[in-house]
Amino acid sequence: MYKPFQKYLEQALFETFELTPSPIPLGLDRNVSERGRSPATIQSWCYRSPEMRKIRYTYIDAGEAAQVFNGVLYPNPCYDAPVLGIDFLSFGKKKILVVMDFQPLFRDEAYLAKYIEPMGEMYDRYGDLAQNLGMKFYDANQYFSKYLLFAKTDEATVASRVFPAFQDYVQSYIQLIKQAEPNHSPASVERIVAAQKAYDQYSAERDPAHGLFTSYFGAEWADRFLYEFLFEDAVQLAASH
Ligand code: BLA
Repeated sequence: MYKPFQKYLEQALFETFELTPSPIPLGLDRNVSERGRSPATIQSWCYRSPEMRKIRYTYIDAGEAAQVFNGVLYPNPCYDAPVLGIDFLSFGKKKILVVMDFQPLFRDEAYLAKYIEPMGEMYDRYGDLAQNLGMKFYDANQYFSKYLLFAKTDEATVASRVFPAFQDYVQSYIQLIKQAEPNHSPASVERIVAAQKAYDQYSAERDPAHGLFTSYFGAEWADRFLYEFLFEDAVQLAASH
């Protein structure tokens, strides 16, 4: 269902950046579960480039039971730009949730004016995908912008509306990175490294997918996937799950 999204993202990234594959820890790049009614495959990809410290995305294909496309793009810490967050889910073809955002690393006015305000025009084109749904797992005021796309929708709308919005957000994010001014001062780099690490910590501790990973692939694999790949800069607290 979201394979065209993945193809589009890959093509855009390969056209723009000089990508080098980043290693994925042993056994986490791919897994197959026979536990459910239909087999579930999870596969992940990871790259880096001079502009991007980490680009990772994952596809879960469990046939009609589940289709998931999830990804995070982290800029090189010489850039304070937001991370690009993508989370497209479909369960049983009925429960379809799409989330996409330029996720701010800082919340001060100057930062929001620089990186978030310019998203407004684009956001306005997709008002139907900005549904102001309440968040159960996350805090909308942390690491989300006011211009996030967040919608419960259906398969037809995914093709007709979500795909163009996705393309627009991806292109706009790539432009943002291409135009970003690097700051190589150690103090600035360290501040951004810390902010990206805090993002990983926050995300790992709240990830709503842990249960899904556990049910398909077991708790041990789920923990490793979360802390060694998805949010590898987070530290796992004892008995966090
Ligand atoms: C919600 N994301 C969810 C849910 C699942 C996932 C199962 C809960 C759906 C529900 O029952 O309501 C799935 N999350 C995943 C998967 C991965 C993952 C499969 O990390 C990893 C492969 N989530 C992100 C990113 C964003 C994001 C990068 O991982 C940013 C755009 C957003 N996901 C996001 C939001 C919700 C969500 C905002 C709703 C959560 C809430 O209600 O608090």
